[in-house]
Amino acid sequence: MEERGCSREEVISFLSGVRAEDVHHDHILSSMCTIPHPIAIAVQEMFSATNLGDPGLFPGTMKVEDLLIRSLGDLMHLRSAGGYATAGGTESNLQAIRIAKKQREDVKRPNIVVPASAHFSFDKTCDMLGLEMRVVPYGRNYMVDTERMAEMVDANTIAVAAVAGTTEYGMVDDVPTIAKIAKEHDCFCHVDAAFGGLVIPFLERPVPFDFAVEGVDSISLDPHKMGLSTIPCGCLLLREQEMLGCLNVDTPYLTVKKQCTLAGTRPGADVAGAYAVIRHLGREGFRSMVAGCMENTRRLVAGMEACGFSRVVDPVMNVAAFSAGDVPAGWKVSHTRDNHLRFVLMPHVTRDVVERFLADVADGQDEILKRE
Ligand code: 0PR
Repeated sequence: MEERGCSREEVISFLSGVRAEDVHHDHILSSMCTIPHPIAIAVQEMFSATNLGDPGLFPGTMKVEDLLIRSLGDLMHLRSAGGYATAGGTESNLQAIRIAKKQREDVKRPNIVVPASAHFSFDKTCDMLGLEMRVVPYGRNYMVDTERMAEMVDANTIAVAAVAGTTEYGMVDDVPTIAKIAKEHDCFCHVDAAFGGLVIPFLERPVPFDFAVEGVDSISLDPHKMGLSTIPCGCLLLREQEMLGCLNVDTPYLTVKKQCTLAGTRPGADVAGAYAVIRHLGREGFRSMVAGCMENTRRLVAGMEACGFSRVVDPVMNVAAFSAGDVPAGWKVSHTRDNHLRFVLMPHVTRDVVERFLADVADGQDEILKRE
């Protein structure tokens, strides 16, 4: 840190220079985050000094968090759902499994049973909580094999997880069957819908994955992904608000005397941004955004197949995967653990971006043919 500060212009100029080194969103084809909606950006500034960790000082902001949880609970078919705004899917998954563990303190060597598609936040969770993680292989279509799952659950299983919108392939596990398995073994059922929670309800043919499915205890759902909010807004939703009580610690000198959240100081800015987007767009706005992303996904699949790539799954949501191959320089795509090319068609991946990418792929193919 320098002794003397420098002018605002100098600081801003330095920062805009380094910001320009970041990859521009119009070349990012593999992120689950996107450019926030302008209303989220506006609200971010308004709430920049708020701290949800001391809600007695910010009762207004706390009201916004409650409204966000209530709106998302309603979307998940349970108006009375509880929960709180987390710093994303990792915290939501960790906190859900902490609750599951607290409910089964009688189990001495606890394990959780998760699909092969489970996000790496479950590895972190098991490491932190001292749990064995049992990974169930894929069945058909990169969805978890529920028969194998049933076999892998035993008396030491404290929770089973399903993924609704898998990170790599955008598939939705068979949540009703998984919830039934959990029920039969009297263990907790968590659904990781960090990505899919704001996509599946707006598809033409939504599949069951939320609290409408009997036995689902908790859901991770991230507004900072398809909710167009600013990072790091996530939400942990619970069938019953009281479930959070087991995570409480005493906070004697705060304006509230107990706290169940992982972080102490928590931003209100991204939470207000998330609520603003939901309120502003409504279901209608989300439906039309998701329809656009799905149309672009279908166009990408058709275009890639025309260039000789073959799809690995029929996309259920706005994630597409193809047999491995090169993509033209400059474009950011990612690879799955099985080395498939993976694309996430977020709202910033517009039709125009898709067409430019496909044109570059076609040009690249011409080059390869010429060389041959
Ligand atoms: N659950 C699922 C299904 C996820 O896809 C993710 C993240 C998480 C949980 C964890 O969420 P947080 O990262 O909010 O804690 N999925 C993305 C991924 O790993 C996150 C991401 C987003 C990574 C943008 C890179 C990126 O550029 O791919």
